[in-house]
Amino acid sequence: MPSSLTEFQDCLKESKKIVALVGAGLSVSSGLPTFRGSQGLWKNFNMIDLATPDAFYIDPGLVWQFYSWRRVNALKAKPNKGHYALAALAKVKGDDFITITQNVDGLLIRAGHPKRTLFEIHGSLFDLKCTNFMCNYVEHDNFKHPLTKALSDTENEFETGGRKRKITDDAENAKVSPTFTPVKQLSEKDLPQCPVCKDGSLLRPGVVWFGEPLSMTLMDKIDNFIEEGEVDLILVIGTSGTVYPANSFVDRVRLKGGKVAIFNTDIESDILKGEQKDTWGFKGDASETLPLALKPLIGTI
Ligand code: BV8
Repeated sequence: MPSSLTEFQDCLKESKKIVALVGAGLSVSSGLPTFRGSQGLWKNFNMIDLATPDAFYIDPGLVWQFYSWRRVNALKAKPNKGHYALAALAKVKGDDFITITQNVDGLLIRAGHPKRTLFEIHGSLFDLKCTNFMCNYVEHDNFKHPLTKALSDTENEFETGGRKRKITDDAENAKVSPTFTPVKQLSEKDLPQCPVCKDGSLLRPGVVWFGEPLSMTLMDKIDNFIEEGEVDLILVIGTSGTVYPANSFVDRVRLKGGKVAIFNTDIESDILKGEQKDTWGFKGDASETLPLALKPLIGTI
């Protein structure tokens, strides 16, 4: 076993308080795309450009088709061994462990992660909330598909042709970006409506978009966990560390003397060579590397 793994596992067994920071990479082997890199596209749109309030204001039908596609994909996906490994660690460690996930796919809950120590800081695909400022209607755990008749087939057209992107295969056309017919134009009456508001306000996905603040309640709980006593170790799993404030937790744990273990398919060479102080890097698919690394505490997944 590589010395770094043995070293890490000794630290894991001695650690009292542990944090896991999770990103889209953990769900890749469940078949869900990451935000950056080649899979971060939906019908030629950059996923980041669709996860904003402006995108929803400009074309709520487009954004709802994107989220309808992601809901269906997440419902079809199954938790992988990486999700189960984290859920198992949470059960072993109890209140001395928290998982901060940027993912909205709900796979950690389906893997049995206790909700009490799971912080879905970017919300969930399965929460809906009213867009009317005066209305505070929020719905949790809505796994219904389709949410409206108009949204019933949008996710299929991407897979079954119809509006499938014509990925050009001959060299000279490859220069142009793949072409596709625009997605269906949906009007607001075709989209999910608030059941409480009289004037039929639109419902939106219960996720945190770029430019929106995160829940203060969640952030306070995370701050308390990190600030009260020493966090000995943070597991950084399948995240590019691009998004703030999620990416700030790694340095906060490091500044308090905690060690860092990175589980990613893409890790800087100096970390892999063990040249970064108190930092381990385990290169590979997190659904494989994580269960192996956590084995001394969780057994075999
Ligand atoms: C806020 C929900 C303030 C929606 C998401 C300029 C500089 C710095 C920051 C900013 C800036 N301009 C603006 C900001 C702030 C902004 C931000 O960080 N922007 C980024 C793009 C620079 N942040 C915000 O806006 C946040 N809010 O700051 O509010 C405020 C305060 C008061 C009042 C008003 C405002 C809100 C951010 C939340 C955005 N919502 N998701 C949805 O999901 O649809 S973030 C989105 O990105 C997803 O949650 C995703 O999970 C997340 C983070 O990305 P990753 O998870 O890391 O995924 P990524 O694709 O990047 O990387 C995948 C990784 O996995 C890679 O490293 C890859 O190598 C690895 N991998 C791949 N396969 C595997 C693997 N690893 C292991 N195994 C594998 N098999």
